[in-house]
Amino acid sequence: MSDLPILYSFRRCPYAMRARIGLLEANIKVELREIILRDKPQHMLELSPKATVPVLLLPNGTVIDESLDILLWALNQNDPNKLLTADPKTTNKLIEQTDSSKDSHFKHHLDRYKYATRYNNDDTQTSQQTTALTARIAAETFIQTLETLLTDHQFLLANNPTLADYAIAPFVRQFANSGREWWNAAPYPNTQKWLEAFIASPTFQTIFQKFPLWQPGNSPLHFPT
Ligand SMILES: N[C@@H](CCC(=O)N[C@@H](CS)C(=O)NCC(=O)O)C(=O)O
Repeated sequence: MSDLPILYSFRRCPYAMRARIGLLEANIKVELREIILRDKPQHMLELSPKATVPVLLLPNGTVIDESLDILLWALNQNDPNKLLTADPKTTNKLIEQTDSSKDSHFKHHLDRYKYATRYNNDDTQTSQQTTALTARIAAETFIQTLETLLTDHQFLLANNPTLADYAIAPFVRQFANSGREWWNAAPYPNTQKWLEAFIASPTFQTIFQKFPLWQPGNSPLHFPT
């Protein structure tokens, strides 16, 4: 067995981004196994039958298969950039509004905005546009929450990035990319600036580099390099 943790990951998945950000910020080296979602490796499915990325296997056999748990596990080992300094209760509440499975939350609306066709049996274009628009408007409640927080400081909970910024920004990036023209003209200047800074940051640039697809027998790819 490898003496490094193994991370099953998918480059564009916002949950997997969280895991890679945590490992990078904590400077924990792993063997990164880039997968595609429609063809998941057997070993990953054996480790985590729920079959979502990210999945982290520690050398002692422990499996962590929730993105936030991986992010927290990594930062609890090593947190040189003090990402864990914001109030945990406020942090958790904000992150929960992003990706809880409850249907009032941001991810729920984001999915319907991004993939309106998947959530709509009526495949007329007007009907899909209505689904997307309704979802976008619902998602904007959360964006407005971020916008208000960002009037007080440069990042969501402080003047430096904390856990909440890194846990949430990958999802806001997806939201912005789902309608770039609209986003660029939308009335959320603080959030637009915050997102741009995230995308330009060395952290994002490092975790978003292209990784070759993993196949059993490949020589291991280390991350961070
Ligand atoms: N609650 C999980 C959610 C992870 C998740 O849903 N990941 C997506 C990709 S972004 C996935 O693997 N979906 C399975 C699939 O599409 O087959 C976490 O936070 O890690």
